[in-house]
Amino acid sequence: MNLIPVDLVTKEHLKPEFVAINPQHTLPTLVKDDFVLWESRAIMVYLVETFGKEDDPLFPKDTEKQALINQRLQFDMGTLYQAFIDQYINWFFGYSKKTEKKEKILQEAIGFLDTFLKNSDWVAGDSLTLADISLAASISTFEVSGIDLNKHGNVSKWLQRCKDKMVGYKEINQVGLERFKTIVVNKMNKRDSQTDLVTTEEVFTATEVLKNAVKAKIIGEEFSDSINKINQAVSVH
Ligand SMILES: N[C@@H](CCC(=O)N[C@@H](CS)C(=O)NCC(=O)O)C(=O)O
Repeated sequence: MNLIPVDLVTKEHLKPEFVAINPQHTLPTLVKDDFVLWESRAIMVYLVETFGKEDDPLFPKDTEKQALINQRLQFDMGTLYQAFIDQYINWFFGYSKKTEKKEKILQEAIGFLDTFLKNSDWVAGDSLTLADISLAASISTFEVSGIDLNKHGNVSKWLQRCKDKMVGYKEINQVGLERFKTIVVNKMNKRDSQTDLVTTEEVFTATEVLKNAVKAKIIGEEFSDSINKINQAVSVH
């Protein structure tokens, strides 16, 4: 398998040649001859089912074991990581402010994971599965984003277990985390406080109001220049 880096910062994923492969322009995207697949969890299942061992412990043939892994994978995508997007990713990129309500939802979701780990070392039973790989990618991203995992004891112990035992954790996950930290988290830390954040939506609304006011001659043409300056200055991406 060839891992080909696609740089989100330089918007390589929006280039016509990449959009032609994956119109949703998301990473990761798998290409095997004429077959194209995206959505990381679907890719993982495909890889193990196609290239894994017979009855691979990462995604065993037993339908109940599989169902539990699928439940955890969907919990990761639809509940846990979504709560992180709502509270943190949208804040990092200036789309919306953090709120106590969104923090509570995120903490509750991490708490659910903590419960899944109450009686077992791994998230879907007694051995490491695809669910652990997916959830470790999410939780380690939370960790580098400054979310305190110590109040979720089972989760922090399990994350350490993943770091110690998961093949390729350092080479694959850690490298991506470092890059995420450099690009996003450090940029966000430069913001002194939440009140400094002007969201894209607020900028859009403000500049629309100003543009209309210029058009209606409520304010003078000289404001057009300020509108352009605001648009240029507030680079939230
Ligand atoms: N649920 C998807 C999420 C994919 C996703 O949004 N990836 C981000 C990078 S982490 C991306 O490609 N963003 C660029 C875009 O959506 O245009 C998965 O797990 O593969």
